[in-house]
Amino acid sequence: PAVIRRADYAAPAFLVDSVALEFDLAPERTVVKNTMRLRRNPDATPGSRLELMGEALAFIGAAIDGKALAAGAVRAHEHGLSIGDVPDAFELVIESTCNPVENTTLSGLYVSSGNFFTQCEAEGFRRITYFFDRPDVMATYTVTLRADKSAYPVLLSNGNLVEEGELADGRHFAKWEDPFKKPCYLFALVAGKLVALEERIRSRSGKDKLLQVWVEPHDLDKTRHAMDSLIHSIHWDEERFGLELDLDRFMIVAVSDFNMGAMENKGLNIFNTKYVLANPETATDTDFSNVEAVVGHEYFHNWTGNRVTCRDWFQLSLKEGLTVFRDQEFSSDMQGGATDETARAVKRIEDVRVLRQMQFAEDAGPMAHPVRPESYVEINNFYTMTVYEKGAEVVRMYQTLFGREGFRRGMDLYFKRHDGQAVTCDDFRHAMADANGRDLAQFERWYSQAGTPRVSVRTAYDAATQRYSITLAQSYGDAAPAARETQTGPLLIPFAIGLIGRDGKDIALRLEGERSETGTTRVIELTEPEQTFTFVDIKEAPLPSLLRNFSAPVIVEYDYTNDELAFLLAHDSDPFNRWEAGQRLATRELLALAARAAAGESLSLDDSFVAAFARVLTDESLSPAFRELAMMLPSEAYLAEQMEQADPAAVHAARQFARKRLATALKNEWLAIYERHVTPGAYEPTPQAAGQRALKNLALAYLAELDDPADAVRLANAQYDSANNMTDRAAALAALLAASATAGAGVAEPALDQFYRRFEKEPLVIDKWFALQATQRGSAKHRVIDVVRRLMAHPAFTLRNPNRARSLIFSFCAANPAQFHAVDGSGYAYWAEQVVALDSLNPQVAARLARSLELWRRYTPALGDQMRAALERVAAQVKSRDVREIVEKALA
Ligand code: HT7
Ligand code: ZN
Repeated sequence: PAVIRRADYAAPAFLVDSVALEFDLAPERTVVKNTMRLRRNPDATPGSRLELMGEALAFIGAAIDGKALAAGAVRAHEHGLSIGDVPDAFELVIESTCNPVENTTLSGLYVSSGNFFTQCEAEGFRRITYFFDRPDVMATYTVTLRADKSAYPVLLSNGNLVEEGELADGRHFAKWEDPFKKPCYLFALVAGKLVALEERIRSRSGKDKLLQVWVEPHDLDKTRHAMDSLIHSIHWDEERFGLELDLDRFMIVAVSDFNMGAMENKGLNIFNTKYVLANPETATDTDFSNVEAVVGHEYFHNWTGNRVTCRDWFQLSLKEGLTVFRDQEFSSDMQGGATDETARAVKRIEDVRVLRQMQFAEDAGPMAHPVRPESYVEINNFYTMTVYEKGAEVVRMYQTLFGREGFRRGMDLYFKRHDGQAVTCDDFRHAMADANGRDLAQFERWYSQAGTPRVSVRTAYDAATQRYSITLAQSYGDAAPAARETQTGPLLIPFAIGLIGRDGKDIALRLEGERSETGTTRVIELTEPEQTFTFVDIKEAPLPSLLRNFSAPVIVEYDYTNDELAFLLAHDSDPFNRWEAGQRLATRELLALAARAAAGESLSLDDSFVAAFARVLTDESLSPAFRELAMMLPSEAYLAEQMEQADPAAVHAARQFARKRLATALKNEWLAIYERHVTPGAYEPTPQAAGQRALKNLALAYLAELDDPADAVRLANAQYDSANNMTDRAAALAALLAASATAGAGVAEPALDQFYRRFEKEPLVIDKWFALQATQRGSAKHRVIDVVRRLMAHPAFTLRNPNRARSLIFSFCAANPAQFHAVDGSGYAYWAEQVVALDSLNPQVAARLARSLELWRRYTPALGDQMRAALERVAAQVKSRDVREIVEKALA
């Protein structure tokens, strides 16, 4: 397949000043008339033909400056339209049709639940009309929608509604104008039977704004939280970055068939229902915070992505890394983190956990790529953890280096220089550098080098001179080949460090050569392969607290003893590192247990391990949210990734053993925690109440691990019956499913059936019902693959709805490692069938699923060989460019 390379970027041959689109909407045959004003780009290499992109379109005809083109002057082909000898500036009219109801790819114009929706990022606009479908072609758009009024009473597009009215034969129309120039990937239309929750607000500069959240009528009672999140996002961006909403109207629309989370189309954000709909009955605390985060993310794109966009898709992280960073900061502030460091740390821990589990794994495999990739076959495959999450870490490092004020100066300069332009990651870096008077040439390597850097640490204390030196050495260790070929030199790594005395208190820090102390956390800048930093006036041998708040996306190698980790877990003033100490301790013990499990040896766990965790669990000075995170053991996926050869069964045995040990040894503590954190009264989605529920439900989950889970079953049944919110109801059901591993399937079945009947009409809740069953523990007698295969035949299951496919197939293949990696290969056979089936329906979703086996080389040979064979079977059958790129890279 054709490889697109960053180095081959060339400016567009033509510029488009304006686009007028007219749609005659009909499910099987929508007619699109596209009138564009074009002129040659003086900055491009001259060429005589006009080449427009188009896909899955039926061409009707074209005219230049009012003159219809003869058949010989225009050629419609599989990839677009080619027109010979065009003038330097002209008006081009093209008419074509597409078939929205047959469009199962959910890219371009499609029908979902009888309504019309669009999805244009990255390259979906070419499935609507012929165009220069690339982000550096920015134009103003006028859109006229015509449709049957009774079937499609609501007609929406970007910008402002300028005209609407009746037409003959029961049809009507609406005309929309977007005053801002935009790339075509931000175009959107929606038509159908929808209703809206509306609010009017006033911006900081005193302008009135209309906000709408559009949904199907039966979902109107689930829109309040999305609306509140939107209002909070608008105020937050004004406050933190001085950025105002630039349109009079801002709309969010929910759709149940959607490939990803949401899309930031200018003024008309389209969302997966999963990230809009929330009320206490149907949505968990996690759902509530995801809605807030995604509403924020898409809203923040209005400036970081829309007003300033990407020159080409290699620059994707310019908008995504920056916008993820912004949404992380927003969520953190909304959790109370603007004033409370521990609340801030809770959000930081959650984000770092995702990064380390998912992005570090991506960076160690065949899909490893830099934050700014050098090449791709299918751009949809590059909406990755690296571009998004590592990209956000790269942006965060500017803030770590320059502080909030310095970061804001950089942002202000970025908008001053580039508002209305399509630019590059280099432009952003230069704005940060110039606004802060720094040379950031070396920092460029964060964009161009793949792989996770390792920083190994050596320390030495000299009591005679009271000097403490820290030597940091950076490398990429044993990087995957895809990462190795991008690596050219050392990075600039902001490394935050603190020193802790024997009393558990931070020591004031002064580096050699400095006149005075500068606080107790110091960000040192590692720029060389190896560097030594010496702290002076250190009165006793301290314990280092390394990479505080995870100041850079690296792996720290330092040989703490178990006692030192327990000390940090009890005392570190940096809440992130306090959590980190517990994770390091647990990882070390669990990996040792996994090795013993793999060798068939008996398992045991030291009392000191339990004692260290017991201290955190019962430390009432810590928030429930923090304690819940601290008591959660590293995930099976993360642990498997740390092994020389990943062995999911051994990891599962080890982790289960440790869970059971913590459950048994701390049974009374768990019971007490459970009782203490029951939140009576009406449900509130506040961070404090959510933290209490999280800790209480973790207690329930641990109690379900006991050899005799009678207490858990009793509490879970009572909680299930009396719950006034989905967090508690789903947690009770999960506990019953966990207890059924020892108490038999009968303990969960009544609640499972009741849950289905109760929520039969709520697709997002039924997704949870499928996911809970797909991720259950299982055993040799109770194989989850059998449950999953049975559920595939359930009347509520369909491959065509991505949320439903994810709830069953992805949950099993990506979130139940011990069962998916069954040594009999049953999981892999199932995976291959589903990738092939999805490939012809929806390549984007198929390609995501295809990635579940890419790390096959890292597994024990007994599994790795079977994984490779499954990949080969898939490679021989699939057709889409999307899946081919993934499986071919995995096998290369
Ligand atoms: N910018 C969007 C990325 C995206 C997308 C969204 C929905 C469906 C398909 C998509 N392809 C790419 C989402 C975001 O990051 O905000
Ligand atoms: Zn985004």
